[in-house]
Amino acid sequence: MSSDSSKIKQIAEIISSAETIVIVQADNPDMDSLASALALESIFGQRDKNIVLYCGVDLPIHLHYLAGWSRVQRELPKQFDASVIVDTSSDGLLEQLNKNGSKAWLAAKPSIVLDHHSTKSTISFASVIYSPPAVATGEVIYELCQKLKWPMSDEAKKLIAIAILSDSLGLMSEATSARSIHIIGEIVEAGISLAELDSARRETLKRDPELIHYKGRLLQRVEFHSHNRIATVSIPWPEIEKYSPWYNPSMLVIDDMRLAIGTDVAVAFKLYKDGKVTAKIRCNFGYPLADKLAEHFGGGGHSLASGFKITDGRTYDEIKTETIEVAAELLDQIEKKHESR
Ligand SMILES: [Mn+2]
Repeated sequence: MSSDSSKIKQIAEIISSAETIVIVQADNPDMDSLASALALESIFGQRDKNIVLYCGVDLPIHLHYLAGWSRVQRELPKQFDASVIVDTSSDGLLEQLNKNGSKAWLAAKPSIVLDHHSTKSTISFASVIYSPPAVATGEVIYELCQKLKWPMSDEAKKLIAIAILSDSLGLMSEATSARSIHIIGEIVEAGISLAELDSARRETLKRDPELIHYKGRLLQRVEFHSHNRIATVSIPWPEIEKYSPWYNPSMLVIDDMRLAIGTDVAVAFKLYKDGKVTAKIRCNFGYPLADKLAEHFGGGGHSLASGFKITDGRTYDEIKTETIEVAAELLDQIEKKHESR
């Protein structure tokens, strides 16, 4: 495995010899991935590169407040010299590229992965996988610019701040380091107003009135298992189809599900038309089992936030039962550790 400094050198070389660079977001775009992609567009643009922004799925509407979202296209360009994949190390999250056969195009050119997820990368075609511990891909990009002395515009700094503040839940998440906070400090020192950014962020919390009612219905369907330690909810296809363009239904309720007394793990299942089942997992602080639970099903992520996807035809009931069993076992292990302290 190459050291960080040799990876950074490799990244600099790939970027400097490329004229057209495609920046790829995975099939689960979020504020960090979009803000990171747009920051790179600005940073590379200053270095006279042609930038194409790609994401295999439509960006959810709550991301549209970032000016620039509309430049993200669903097709890879015919010609480019290198790619940068942001905010994922999971090949499974680049499924759309597989579907239209264009993953080979990426693999044929130098490809850089910039990420911050601890899960081991499964993107086998990448030339460089740079995924140091950080709260957001935005943080990784900021540090990279410092190390390579790449200048950043005010716009890029704003986008980096948005990425960090989003993934760190306002600098309150477990993965937030002193360095994450310092970076925000440096960006403020450079004249960026957090109040201005925050008022834009708050806009993203606004929901269509119909979604407020739907959220209520979802919350009524939440089930508690294993002495209330585990909360689950399922979202059937018609609801996915109807509400996803506005907001990811899982994200409407998954944080509220963990507010019940005694509940430390929340799992939101989505049941697709073709039989695919996906699960989004969130754990409370002190119960870091999300990665292990997801890995049991071939998924991945962080210790407090992860997900998995099942496409082998197992029924939702089987998957749910197994999820609850494995989560309960992992909780038992953690509780034993807590007791022995
Ligand atoms: Mn991220």
